[in-house]
Amino acid sequence: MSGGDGPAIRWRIRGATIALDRPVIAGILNVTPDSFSDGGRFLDPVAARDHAADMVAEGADLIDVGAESTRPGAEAVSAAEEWRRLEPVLSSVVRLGVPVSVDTVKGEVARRALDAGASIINDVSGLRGGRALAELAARTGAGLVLMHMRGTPRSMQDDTRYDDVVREVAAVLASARGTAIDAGCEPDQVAVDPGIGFGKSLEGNLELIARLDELAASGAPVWIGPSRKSFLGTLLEVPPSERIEGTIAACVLALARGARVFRVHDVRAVRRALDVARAIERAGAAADERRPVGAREAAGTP
Ligand code: HH2
Repeated sequence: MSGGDGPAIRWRIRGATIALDRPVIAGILNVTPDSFSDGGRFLDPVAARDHAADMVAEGADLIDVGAESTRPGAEAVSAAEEWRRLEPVLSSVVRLGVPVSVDTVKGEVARRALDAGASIINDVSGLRGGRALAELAARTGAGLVLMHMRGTPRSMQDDTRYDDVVREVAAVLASARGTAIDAGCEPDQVAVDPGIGFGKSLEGNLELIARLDELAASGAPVWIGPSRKSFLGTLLEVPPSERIEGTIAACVLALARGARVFRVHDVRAVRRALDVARAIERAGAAADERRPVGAREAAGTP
């Protein structure tokens, strides 16, 4: 979908098409020593596989595996170190039978992950490192997620001022998506993500969720990752382990504004919340359909 006529209805990934009529949950698997909420817990390949299996049992539709933390201030790791962490985990996660996305900005790591069975590239740099990841997605058919980030994880919170955060993020993502399509990707292969917490203030994060419909209007599948992030901690004054309710609130409102893929740690809770929210949306849409056309127009719905 690239038509600019509202939220996308499907997302093409390597070897499959994901229907977006039901919220899609991407369970987070961080194979890192230093991620902000679960660093060090899943470095052991067996613990990692078991956690991924638990997330699938709890309702994850795909697993997003990352081996380089992007928390504010995090140090970059080499491609060799990233692959050393990913390799023992990827094939066993692939065997769980759900699509696997690899959260990396490095072409070499993405290529190896796709060879090992991954079917999505999650690029938090939004192609700022060049077109290589888009060319790889075009060549392999892998789904591509382009996320907005200002600067690098080390520098991204240095300047979080924007004239209009939503317009700027949407423009940057539209340009990156155009680059991917120029590189040979199909429009319905390329998802976008506003990058909650990546170079944004508290107000910026909240406004991006509040006005997410402006991003979804592009017709690109919209990913969002508010899970346990610090804007929730700032609002509620609670540590990452106590941000489930805040995560759910952000996901439900993002769904209502057109987000379709939700990258989360707490799969069971978010799955249940989003399934209920979606059922309510459907009931509302069905009621609108039943109303005579004149009444719909009077109520302001076409
Ligand atoms: N957030 C994080 C990492 N990858 N990818 C996308 N598409 N969207 C996000 O919002 C996003 C992402 C950061 O969260 P996490 O993986 O939990 O922590 P860390 O970067 O410290 O490993």
